[in-house]
Amino acid sequence: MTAALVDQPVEPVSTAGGMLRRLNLVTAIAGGLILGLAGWLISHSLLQDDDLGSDQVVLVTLSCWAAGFMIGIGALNGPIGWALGRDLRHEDELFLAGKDQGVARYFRFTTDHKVVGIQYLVVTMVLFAFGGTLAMLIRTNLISPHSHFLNPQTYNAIVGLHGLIMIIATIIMVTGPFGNFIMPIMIGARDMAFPRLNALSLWLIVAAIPTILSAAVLGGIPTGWVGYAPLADQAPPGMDAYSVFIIIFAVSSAVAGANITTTVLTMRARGMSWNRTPIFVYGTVASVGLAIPAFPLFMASQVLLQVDRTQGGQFFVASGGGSPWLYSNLFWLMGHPEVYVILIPALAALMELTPVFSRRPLFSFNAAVISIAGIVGLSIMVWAHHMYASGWAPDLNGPFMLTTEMISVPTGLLFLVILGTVWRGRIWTTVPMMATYAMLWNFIIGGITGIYLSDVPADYALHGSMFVTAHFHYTLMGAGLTGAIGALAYWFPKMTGRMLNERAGYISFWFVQIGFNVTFLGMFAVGLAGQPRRVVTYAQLFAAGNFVSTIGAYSIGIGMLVLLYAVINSWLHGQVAPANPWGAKTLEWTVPNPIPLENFEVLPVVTSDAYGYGEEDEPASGIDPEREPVLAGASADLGPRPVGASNVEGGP
Ligand code: HEM
Ligand SMILES: [Cu+2]
Repeated sequence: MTAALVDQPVEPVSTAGGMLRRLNLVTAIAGGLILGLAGWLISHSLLQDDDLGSDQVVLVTLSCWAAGFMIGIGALNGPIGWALGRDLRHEDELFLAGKDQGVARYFRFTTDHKVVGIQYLVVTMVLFAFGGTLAMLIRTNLISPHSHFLNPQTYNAIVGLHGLIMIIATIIMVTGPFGNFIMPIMIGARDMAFPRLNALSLWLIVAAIPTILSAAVLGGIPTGWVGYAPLADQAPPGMDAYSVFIIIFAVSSAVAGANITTTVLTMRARGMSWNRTPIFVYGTVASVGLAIPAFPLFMASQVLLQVDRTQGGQFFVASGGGSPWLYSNLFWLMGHPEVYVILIPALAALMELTPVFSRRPLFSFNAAVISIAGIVGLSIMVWAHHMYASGWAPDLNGPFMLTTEMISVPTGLLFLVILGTVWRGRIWTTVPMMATYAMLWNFIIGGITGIYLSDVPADYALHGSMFVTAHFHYTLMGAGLTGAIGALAYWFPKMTGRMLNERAGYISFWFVQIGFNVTFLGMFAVGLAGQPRRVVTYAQLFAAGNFVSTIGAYSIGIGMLVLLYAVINSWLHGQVAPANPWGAKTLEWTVPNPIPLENFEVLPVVTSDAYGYGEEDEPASGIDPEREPVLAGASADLGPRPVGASNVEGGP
């Protein structure tokens, strides 16, 4: 979206332009079903005698579904127009940006980064709801060794699906909603560098979700979320759904990554040099920067798996000259960097909000940047710590142990940055700030148990146990998801124009955090005692620990439901938020509510960093909507705000 949009006289946007302008989620689903059915009919009639037929038919059908969905949502409108030599007119751009379309723009291929951000938020919440429900089923089954709540095949399939859905949800939970909605305004831009690619990355994920859900009726994913070969070669057609899902997701994240990186490199406001660029921006770029090389590896592993499954290839089959270790290496070369794709933006969001509520500058901005760079650099050198016990390369266990333990150095530095910011601060305790405290507590436990697991001898004893499961829940959920919830509470006023219900926010916080620690400390205990993961039942010895864990999980469930209620209720009826309720200094808080379509009337000029807190005399606590902080460095018009409207110009 270029500045030119602002200067041109704005005509009401017509929906003229024929059928292509009427495409939306309904036409997308119709397109997907029609093309999917066509694909099934053709491939079924052509391949039904082939013994690999069923996998090939599933692969064709699901791919056709995705293609039909994308055509139906209008993702090809741009390329078709270009191929027909019809460039986008100003009016087309305004239409694509969703101008004057009200709620309907959220169900369309809309390019405005704020709309894409909200769409990502909703998709992430739907994925968490689904992954969380599966978690409740898992824990209910594990409440006692004799529950028989789920049969072994179903339990296996649910564990794999839970893990995969949760991993995908946590990957997009920060860079999706906040990287899209907030980050462009934070750097002083009118939109992302490639607005249509932005919408494409979102709708690819929406198209992919039904493919992974179909695995549930195609025999499930018996391999766990990792999709390990050679079991994956022999697994039911649910494995084909897994591959299609991963391949589409990998394309989506590559597109999103290229867009975010280009936006930050080329569209920062005048004067926003690197040492004036907010730390959240570094976290977002680091995350997508890791995803860009990592996910194509995951994609490659699935392409090879599909060659094995549908073309009789032997890439991962030892008896055919292939090697299952090839799969494990490809998977973990993605899998370990991917945990930092999840963690870094969540921690960066907390580093962004902690100075606001401590009224202190970020403690050593340079150390924060160095710690992020250090984690990124080391995270691509440790993948084989997941394979110590696999027999792949025992001689390399030592070096991988060393590189893995080295990650605790930049991570520790990151801790110091946050602790140093809070230290001697004038703390304003709010729901966002509580997330910082919870992250510090959970990540210490997750980090230290990670060091245990990085030690080869200890890992030989703990590999495959519930101790490992508890460890990565402490890091990905205890630190990652907690950070994302903190980011949501912090930027909620800017994204919705309403304040998040503080009381419900606190109630949710305590149910989730107490439940979380009960659940996974219990799982550390049974894991240390030897309970294996991915097994539908267990010995009586582990009964007490599992019972306690399940009760803890129910507390998490209650807390998350309270959060969901708080989000929906506040979005609809919450206290109207002033433009800058927290007295924060980054640029997104300089734009009025509702946010103009192009964000800024006049592009801001930045003359200092955004962490000059504590320099002026500020109220110690409570929202002061009438007080608008004087911004150090950025200049922008803070125009009056009409009461009751939602937060993006153009109505709810
Ligand atoms: C309500 C919160 C959650 C609960 C109670 C929960 C519970 C569990 C349990 C009990 C298992 C182990 C099952 C087994 O091995 O037999 C598991 C596996 C897993 N969970 Fe969660 N989980 C929760 C949230 C999350 C989140 C937020 C993530 C985000 C990354 C996540 C990722 C995973 C993964 C990757 C696995 C491994 C799946 C596999 O072995 O294939 N979980 N979860
Ligand atoms: Cu790892």
